[in-house]
Amino acid sequence: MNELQPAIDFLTRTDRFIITAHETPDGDAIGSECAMLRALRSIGKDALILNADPTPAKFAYLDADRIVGVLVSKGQLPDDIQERSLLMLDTNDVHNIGQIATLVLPRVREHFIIDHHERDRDDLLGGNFIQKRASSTCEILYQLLREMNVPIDFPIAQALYTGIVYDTGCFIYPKTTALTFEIARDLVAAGVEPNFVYARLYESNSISALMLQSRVLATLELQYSNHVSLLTMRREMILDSGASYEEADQLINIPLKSEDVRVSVFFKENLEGLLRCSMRSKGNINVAEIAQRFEGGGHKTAAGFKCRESIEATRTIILNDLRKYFS
Ligand SMILES: [Mn+2]
Repeated sequence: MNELQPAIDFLTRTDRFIITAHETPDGDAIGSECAMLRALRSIGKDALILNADPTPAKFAYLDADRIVGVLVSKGQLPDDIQERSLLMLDTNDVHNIGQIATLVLPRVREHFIIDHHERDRDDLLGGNFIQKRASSTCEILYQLLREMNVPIDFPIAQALYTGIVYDTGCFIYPKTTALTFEIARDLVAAGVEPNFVYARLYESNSISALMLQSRVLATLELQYSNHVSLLTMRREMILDSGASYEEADQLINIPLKSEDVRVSVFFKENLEGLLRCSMRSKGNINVAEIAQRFEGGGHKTAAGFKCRESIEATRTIILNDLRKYFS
């Protein structure tokens, strides 16, 4: 049996969809949603996108037709919600889809997950297709669309390419394979301009984002002979710089540019005062394991969680967990 069959069966037997992805959507979340919506509509299905959070401005080029909806209140739910199925993309955790979990999930007829993240819980209800080796959800979607003979037009190609570029850090992260490049090659052949996508994703920051970066980098702390870096973003830094919370999402990668730094830990407080911790690592250090003990998740080299305790308390536990790698 084709490995993709459970996902193909779900997409084939379902006629009406609500598509969603994780909170604070990234390039792979928005890219996979936009590609899937267009693909489903092109084969005569009824589909709409509802997210927990707004689309960051840098991905606006994928949503020129305003197809990505943000769910603010119950009043926005479609009348036929009970006949719709929820398709969750780029996350396998119902705790990571915000108000979609309380407003949409209990009302739909079924839900299905297509994702590439590590799975740490067995509380998945409904069907799912989780391919952990995939570089991105968009890489999985490309294969699905090909298998289903759905034509990949320019907007679909650009959305898929964006997700792949975003989640592979421009084709350099560990899950980047020959298949990733083959898919990227096909998408470029379909009209995608790599330099345009690069410029949108990596050369379109605001000056406020630059100011925020300088403040966050000023909090740099190095531990374990410079192998572990810790950064902190406080709510005031966002307010003072005039930047948005999402504009900090790449800062975690900066310490890893130093050869000595093997783990980058980033504490991020949002405007509501909620604290998240993101972690990235190089080599063999498994940060997903650490995130899971805080009820978070992710990949071996990129993971995160919502902090329930103070930065100080959380920091102590993380550093203790990392000790085994550096002693
Ligand atoms: Mn992803």
